[in-house]
Amino acid sequence: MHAWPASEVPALPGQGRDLRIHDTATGGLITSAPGSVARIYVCGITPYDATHIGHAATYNAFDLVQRVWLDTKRQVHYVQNVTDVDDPLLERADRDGLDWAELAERETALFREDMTALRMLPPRQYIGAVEAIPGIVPLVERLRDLGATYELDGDVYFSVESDPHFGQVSNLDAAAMRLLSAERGGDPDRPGKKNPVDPMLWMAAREGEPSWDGGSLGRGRPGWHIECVAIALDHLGMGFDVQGGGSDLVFPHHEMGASHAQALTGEFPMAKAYVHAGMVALHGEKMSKSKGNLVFVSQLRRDGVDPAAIRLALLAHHYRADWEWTDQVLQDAVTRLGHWRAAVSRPDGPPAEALVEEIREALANDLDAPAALAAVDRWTVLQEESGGTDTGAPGVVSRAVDALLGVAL
Ligand code: 5CA
Ligand code: ZN
Repeated sequence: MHAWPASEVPALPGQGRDLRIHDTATGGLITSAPGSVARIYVCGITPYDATHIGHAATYNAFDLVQRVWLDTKRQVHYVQNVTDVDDPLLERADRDGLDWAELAERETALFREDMTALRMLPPRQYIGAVEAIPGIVPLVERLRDLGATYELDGDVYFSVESDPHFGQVSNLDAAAMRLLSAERGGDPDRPGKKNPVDPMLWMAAREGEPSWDGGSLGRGRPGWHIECVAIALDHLGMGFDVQGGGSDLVFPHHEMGASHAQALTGEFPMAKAYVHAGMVALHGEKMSKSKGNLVFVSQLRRDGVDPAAIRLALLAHHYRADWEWTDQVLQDAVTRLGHWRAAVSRPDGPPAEALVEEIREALANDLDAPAALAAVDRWTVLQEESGGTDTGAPGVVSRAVDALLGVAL
């Protein structure tokens, strides 16, 4: 699949800082991406509805990760998937009388437009589950040959016992895992399973559902977790720097993905850091396609909201926090954007070097975007109150806000 166009990232004066980021697996901060090429996999959308603010907030977090790395002159290898065949997509297509493939294509196209408008850096590889199937089948066959799978009525399951490190991403107990498995696409109550949370690797073809040639596995379609593993291993290999997504992916998705990859390769860990963004809520509940309490990026854009204001609204919250979208959140962002634009359009201002360092320091400290915004606010207030004579400063601020925060002023 093609991704979306990249917006330019201006180079900044001075030295970027190494990113310290929270790793779910160890529960602490780690200094990420020791090498000159940083490798990141971020789970993509299931395209049965438009991009909502919750999605945008999660992609914003991983966009910041990359901007901090780029500021240190590292190259970034970014891979993202599109879950363009899965139960929720097929159910929605069925409900609305649509062709599932057309629905996926339409919503993926809209996602690209939203990401472009929000100035999110595009992945180098943007891969659909369907196009990944030829790479998934041999991985499932290999897992089977390693004795890590079993079959129930033609469906191939992964046995979590086959990875000695299973459980080390989420650190949850068996009861919690079972609950989350039932909520998030698993089938813990299916009779015959070795462990209730064992996930499906390959689902045998069902009447009326799309299916593909699975070689020795028979016709069917891939499970959700192996999809991301196949794409990540194909393009990034083991031991990549960041596996990213929202906190609702910690279990089962990222736990199972890590175990698939570790069982396949015998190497540990799949990713050096598992990084998770908090959940955005609307009217007191997690924004989710299944509940329908959504604010769409595309709708806000149609309503005339500047994408830069949407981005500032996201940045006003720490990526790990759970937070609530309200009209006030957007209004505050619109106001802030107005102040910032007025400030950088003045011919001069207070020196900007210290501000650039403050933004860098805030983001390097586990992506503290709210602290970065506060630093820019202080510079604009100082300029309003006491002016300043540095003619280069507004340009430096504008470039720093663009390069590090993805906001075009
Ligand atoms: N296709 C899978 C990942 S392989 C999937 O979870 N798709 S999704 O469309 O449901 O979600 C896409 C990304 O948005 C995931 O990282 C998910 O964790 C994140 N996300 C979904 N809802 C919210 C929300 N309310 N707040 C923050 N992030 C969210
Ligand atoms: Zn994924």
